[in-house]
This record gives sequence, structure tokens and C-alpha cells, in this order.
Amino acid sequence: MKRFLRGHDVEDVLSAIEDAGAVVVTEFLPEPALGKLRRAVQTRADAASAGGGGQISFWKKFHGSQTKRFTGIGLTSDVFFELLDDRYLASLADHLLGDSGHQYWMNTCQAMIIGPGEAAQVLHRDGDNWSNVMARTWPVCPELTVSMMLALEDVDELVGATRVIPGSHRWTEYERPANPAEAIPATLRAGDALIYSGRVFHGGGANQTTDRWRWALHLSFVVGWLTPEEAASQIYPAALIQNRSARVKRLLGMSSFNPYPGRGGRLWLKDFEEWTQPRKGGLETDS
Ligand SMILES: O=C(O)CCC(=O)C(=O)O
Repeated sequence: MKRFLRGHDVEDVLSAIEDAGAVVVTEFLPEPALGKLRRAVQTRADAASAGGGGQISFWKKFHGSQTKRFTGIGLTSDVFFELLDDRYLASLADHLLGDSGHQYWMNTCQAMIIGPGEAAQVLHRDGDNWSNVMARTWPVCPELTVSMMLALEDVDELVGATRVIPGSHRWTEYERPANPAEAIPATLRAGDALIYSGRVFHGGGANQTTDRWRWALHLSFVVGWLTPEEAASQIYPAALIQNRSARVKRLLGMSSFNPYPGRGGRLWLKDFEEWTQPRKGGLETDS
């Protein structure tokens, strides 16, 4: 997996993602934003329990019995909104999800804090959240989702760095099994980000320590014609969103989806009309 310093030419980063399915962008989030985000996540984490994932045993295991996960990151940290508006990340996502005419949602923003003793997560493709599309159209399906794993503290192999099978996004057979021996850990310094295709096999690593947690934040986007994992428009109160940029509103489901310049219907409408969450006391004007 290649590593590029944030700000490096986007074309090179995209071509590395095309080649390996994943890339590390170093120094993606500098201080003081990193520290602010880390502290907000820490406060939530202190009050959270490990485990979860609903009643179905696959998801409980996938979630991790020793792992703390929670969403709604923007409820306690404004850095969340800065990440949504981050121009460097946007330029990568715009390109990778371009088949939707550049309109996509936030899929989820989740703290993924792997605890001591956690087992390795099953290797999977994020695009399989929508496997009705991906499995049926592989290998030619468009990119449905793109994810970022941002290190809030240094992340090494022992603590559970995300493991990736480079090149697996280009496998011709959808059913080819993911062999853990082919996966390599994406070690990160605090503030670095692993950015990866929804088609590439990856999974959280085992936390082999007895006393260290893997502090990371996952942020992903999904094309606007599929349902995101996180019900952001139900989580964020209108008052917190109304003065944000048009992009943030769209990413959080506070405005309609139109497919232009791509093809398809206008979606997420009111009375068959496109809408956007109005600014307090006035109409939305920025675009
Ligand atoms: O925790 C990780 O490193 C990966 C988690 C992941 O891929 C997921 O839960 O979908």
C-alpha cells in the first residue's frame, strides 16, 4: 500500500487506490483538530460499553465483543463537520463515486475503538452492505462506497490496525475467498488516514495487547441512490445543521438527491420537488 503526504497530487493517490484498492494519506488531520476530535471521542467512549451489533450472531461478532462503536460524532465534535467538508477527501470521493454524478451521502461516521483481546474481524468488502448490487454486478459494478479510517492515536499491528488485501478489489471472481494470510496491516501515525475502496477486502485486526485500545474513526460515503448505514437525518437535529454548507446538508440527508449529470431519478423529494434544509429564517442559498 502506498503512502502519500496529504496534499500530494490527487491523481497519484487515485491511481494508487485503483492499483491496490487502498492508500495511506499521512498527516491527513493535523493538530489542533486531531486533539479536539480525540478528546470528544474519548468522552463518548468513556461512557460506552464494548460489544453490540444487535441480536444476530454474525453482526455481534462483526461488531466485536471487545470493541466500542458509536455514531453521531458531530453531536459532540465540530471537527466532524470539517471532515465532511474536507476538500482533499472530497476530491477523492468525488472521483471514486463519480458514477452518481458526484452526489453521495455520508454512509457513516463511527468511532471504532478495538479493545484488548479483541479477535480479528472477518475480512469483508464494505460494498457488500449493498450486496444485491455488488454481488450481482461484480466485477463491473461501479464503486458504491469509499471509506476512510482515521487514526486518533498511533495504530500498529498489535493494537488492531486494519488489514487489507491489496488488489482484491480487482479480483475477477466475486466468490474468491479472502485468505487472511494475504492481508497486510495498515499501520498509521495519529492523524494518518487509510482510504479504501468499497470493493477491497479488509477488516479490523486482532488487538493482541492487554492494555491498549485501537483509537480510530471511520468515515465513509455511499452513492446517493443507496441507503446509508447511519440514519444521519434522524440523528442530527435541524438546528445543528441549518447553517452548514450545502455539501454537509446533502451528505447528512438534509437535501434531495439529483443524479445530474448522471442518469436516474430525482430522489429524497418532498411533494415531488427537490428541497434543502433551510437556513434559520431564510432560504438555502449556497450551492
Ligand atoms: O476496524 C477496522 O479496522 C475495520 C472495521 C470495518 O471494516 C468495519 O467494521 O466495516
